[in-house]
Amino acid sequence: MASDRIAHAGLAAKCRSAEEAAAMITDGMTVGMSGFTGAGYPKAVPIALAARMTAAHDAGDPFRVKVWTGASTGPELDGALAKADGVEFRLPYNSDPIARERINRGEMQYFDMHLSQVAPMAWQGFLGELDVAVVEVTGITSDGQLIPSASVGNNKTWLDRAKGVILEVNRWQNAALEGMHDIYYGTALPPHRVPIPLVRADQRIGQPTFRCAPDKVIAVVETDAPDRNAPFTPPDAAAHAIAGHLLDFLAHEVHVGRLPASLLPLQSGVGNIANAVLTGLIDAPFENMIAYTEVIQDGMLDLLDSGKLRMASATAFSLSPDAAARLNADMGRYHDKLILRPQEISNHPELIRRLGCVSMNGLIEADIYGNVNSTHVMGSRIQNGIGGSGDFARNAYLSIFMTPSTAKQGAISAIVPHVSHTDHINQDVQVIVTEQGLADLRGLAPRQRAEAIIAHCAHPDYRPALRDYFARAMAGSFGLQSPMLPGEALAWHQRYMDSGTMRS
Ligand code: 0RQ
Repeated sequence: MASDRIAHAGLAAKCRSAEEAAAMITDGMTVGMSGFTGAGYPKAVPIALAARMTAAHDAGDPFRVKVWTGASTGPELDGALAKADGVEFRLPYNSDPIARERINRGEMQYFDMHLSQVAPMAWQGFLGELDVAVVEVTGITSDGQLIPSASVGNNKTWLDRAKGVILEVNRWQNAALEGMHDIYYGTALPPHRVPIPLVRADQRIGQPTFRCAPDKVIAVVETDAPDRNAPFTPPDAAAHAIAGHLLDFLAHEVHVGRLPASLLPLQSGVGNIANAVLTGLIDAPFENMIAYTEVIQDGMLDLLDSGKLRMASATAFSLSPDAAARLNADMGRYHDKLILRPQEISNHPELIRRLGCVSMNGLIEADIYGNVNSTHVMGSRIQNGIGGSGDFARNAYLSIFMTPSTAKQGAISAIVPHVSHTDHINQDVQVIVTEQGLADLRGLAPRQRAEAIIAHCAHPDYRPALRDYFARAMAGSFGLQSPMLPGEALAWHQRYMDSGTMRS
């Protein structure tokens, strides 16, 4: 008998085992899965599918599928399918280590996209057909509406576009999530697009549930399985120093009248540095703050608890097990302070520009002119993906990137003569912060940017070599707008690959 989470009789009658549902997914299909960070992804069907893939592989008849998601997911999805070598193509963001290895070995095609563009491109038909959606929900109402789970991501679009829908109804998700979501159904394709009527981060413009025609649902699977996000490691000295520089800068911006005392809607990336900044905001002199961001991580919850943050709008939770337990134990208290939206809305360029977000993201490396690489180690090895960093960086009121000044115990400088891959061009990068200091690049021309970045952001061990390169580029460059020695620009990366260090 179906559980009380499935109040629609017709859909309750479609309950199947995960294995039966997975059998409906066949070779070469494109599958749109729910999931955004370790929240709200299906946990039973992908595992059953991976088991079938492994068995088929062992029987000499391997098969693979194309997988679309919201962003990264959990080990039961990306990890299991990658381990089974069952993914021929993946979009739009991945942080699973097994999938990462396969991508970097050339065994899986990976289309790393701006997260705001996935749903529109799916609608525009640019990505091809979607055969099946596998979407985790918290419950199904008596009239067949779907109560979303701990992430919204691209689920609305998958449910709309897929030929068949498999629902996982996860009892582990708190029933009190109902009402927290805001699903906007007003998007359209050009030439019929109209402005999205959101003018405040705390505004609701949609409905709390997904629509899905019940006859499109081909199976319903019941689960009781936790979301999985890795716990954060406590911020180290570099993270504290970066947070300190950044908070001083924000205070200065308030002081000179370029930011209001409550700041502007905050967007914060994930990771330990972002978390340290959010924690630092608890003791900073800003009140009544608001967040318009992509994910709600531990630091955001702490900030809400402190009373300094009024509310947060995002597309997903990205909470450590401890923080998830805290939220679940007291969901009612957070209910009116959190809104989860589709990622095309949480990351929408129109809305980020209108609201004037203060965007704070991590980077892998930046060059002396402030071009930023967020994705590729040594120019070719993908780490995660661009995620929402491009959506926010280009459109934010203030676009800030932060990183320790070195990686791999000092063997790599995060400030290099030339980035080995470009995700954010210097025009989209206004502030760079490392534990060494902060470079405010607003209004600076390239040679001025180089002086500021080398002086304030580079590690002292690498500063002389950067100054030497810049001086020689000034003397020998083809042009002096952005001085460069092409034969030498990536020599630091080559040295690291040859000798294990960028130090000469
Ligand atoms: O590798 O785990 O093997 O040691 O990169 O680096 O220092 O742990 O930092 O977790 O904040 O990640 C840019 C990857 C930073 C992240 C990036 C190695 C380093 C380590 C991770 P190991 P850290 P973080 C909205 C915003 C794109 C998406 C985004 C990211 C690993 O911030 O994915 O911004 N951003 N989304 O050792 C070689 C360098 C390196 C380096 C770091 N210069 N060279 N390796 N590493 N710098 C939120 C979402 O979209 C969800």
